[in-house]
Amino acid sequence: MTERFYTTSTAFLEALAEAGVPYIFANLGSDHPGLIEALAQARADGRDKDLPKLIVCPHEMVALSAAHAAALVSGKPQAVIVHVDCGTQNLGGAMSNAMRGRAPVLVFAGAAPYTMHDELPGSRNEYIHWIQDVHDQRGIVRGYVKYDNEIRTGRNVKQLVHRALQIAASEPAGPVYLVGPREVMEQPLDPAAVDPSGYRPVEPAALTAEVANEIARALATARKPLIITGHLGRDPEAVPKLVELADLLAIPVIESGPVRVNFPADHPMHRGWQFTTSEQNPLLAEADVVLIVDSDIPYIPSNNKPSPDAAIYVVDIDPLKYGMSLWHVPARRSAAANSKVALAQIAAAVQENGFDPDLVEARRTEVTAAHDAQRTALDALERPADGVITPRYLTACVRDLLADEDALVLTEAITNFQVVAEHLQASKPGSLMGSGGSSLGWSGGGAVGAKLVSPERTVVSLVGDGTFLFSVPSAVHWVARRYGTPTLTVIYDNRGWRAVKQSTLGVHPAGAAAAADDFNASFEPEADLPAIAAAAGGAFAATVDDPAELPSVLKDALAAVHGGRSAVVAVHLPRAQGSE
Ligand SMILES: Cc1ncc(C[n+]2csc(CCOP(=O)(O)OP(=O)(O)O)c2C)c(N)n1
Ligand SMILES: [Mg+2]
Repeated sequence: MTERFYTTSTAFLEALAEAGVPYIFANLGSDHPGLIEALAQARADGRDKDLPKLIVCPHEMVALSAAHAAALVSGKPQAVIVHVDCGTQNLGGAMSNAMRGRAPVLVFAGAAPYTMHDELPGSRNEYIHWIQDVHDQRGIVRGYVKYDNEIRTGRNVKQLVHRALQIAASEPAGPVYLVGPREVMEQPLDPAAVDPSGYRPVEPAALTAEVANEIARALATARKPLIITGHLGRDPEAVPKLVELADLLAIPVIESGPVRVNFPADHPMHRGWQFTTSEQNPLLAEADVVLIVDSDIPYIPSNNKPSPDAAIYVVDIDPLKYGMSLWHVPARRSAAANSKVALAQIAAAVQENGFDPDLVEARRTEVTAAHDAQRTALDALERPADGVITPRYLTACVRDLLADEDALVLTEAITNFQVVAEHLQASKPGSLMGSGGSSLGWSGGGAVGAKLVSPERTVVSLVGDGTFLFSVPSAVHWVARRYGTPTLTVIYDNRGWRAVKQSTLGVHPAGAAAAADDFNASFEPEADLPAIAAAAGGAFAATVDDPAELPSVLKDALAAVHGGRSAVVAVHLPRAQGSE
């Protein structure tokens, strides 16, 4: 007969379940006996279905990346448990990605015990309890979370968990961080219920009627209006609202940041993607009215900007970008609003105020022709070059492979981000996703999290070779096999860090590094990247050089995934540095 306890740890887990958190992505340690015991007791009592399922992650980067993707795909906040200060530090760049990607995730870390003579259950009894007693554990992540707090008593732990999740899920969503020392997590309690319905996320904000009318009038009377968006597609339901407005007035749309389906690629008003684009976009230069909706970086002004005479409007849940020290768009009006709500308001105001149909129809013809020409030009580039697989050809092969799949593509293709968007031509809202951040390696854990919450979908990651290594692939593929989350990974394998080379060329185009092709960006000698996944998780592994073989290898890999086994295919592209 084992002892039975109800502790802060039990209440913490119950609160997560009450809030609808399905998974805890965990990397455990000496700070977690209370949680481990509570989970084991629940299993012994047959109550484990009432608590979130714990997914063991052998690296914290994988845990938080998985939680990030799971939260965004499912629309439900997720939880991560890590080990005191060192596990928190190992979250590393995944924390920055979760912040920039607006992922509602509660991260819990234990903290060193604060008693050492066995005064309380959980008191120090291990060597490392002294080493892990640091000045400011919460400070490690404070710049990246919306809220951080310490659980000081089990008596209000449920309140803290629900409040933290309410803050995480309210727009702009983002990670939150709680710590709990061992003694607190071991504190015996009487069970207490908290009504989670009192902790709903804040309701979406609308435009004032005055601003909705002004934007509607400006767009309706513009000669060359333009819409720029970057992450509106985080909410797939916002996409049809943007389509409605673009259709109504025949407004061309540019996606700045090619990691979401913000606007269907096959829509005649789609006029292309921007990323680190070095040329001036003529549409932006010529536009007389620009509506920027949900975009963190609408353009890079050093080489691509609107006309000084353009009337610019910004609609964004965070139009001032509080999380960025330097940011400015010379907007006539900036409004903090939810894009789905705001776009419907603007479209309704256009309908009400009326517009010139001749002007709109003439523009529709013109923009549609430009869209078609753009598509034709891109299609013509989808060929291998002299027996070499190009990123565009590879992406076209992936697109064709997925034509009949309910696919969710995670993109971390780095210098091929824009190429992926241009040739994947994703048009279904919610079918393309990036981390939203800049810390490489998100898609490894991300694929696991996405597949866990959408097992019916075919999850595919398109990643750079450097990015594959950042993702801690050994941990990713161990988790994937253990929890049955088979996905396909396609490595855009230029055998180096092409981005690092490009950044150097961007500043020193004629420097010594350029003259000698000496960028410290080569991955010679080459590692067998797919073999890492095979060793760690039994994945199907292949490397492809020959363009003619590529479609059939991808097909075999996808068949392996459908058979329940992950697959990793490295596709050799022209080298990032050095010649073949
Ligand atoms: C965690 C992290 N470390 C370093 C970088 C800097 N960085 C940006 S792109 C890049 C190279 C990525 O290589 P790869 O995935 O092979 O893509 P490629 O540049 O070859 O297209 C690096 C190292 C980063 N963004 N994140
Ligand atoms: Mg590379």
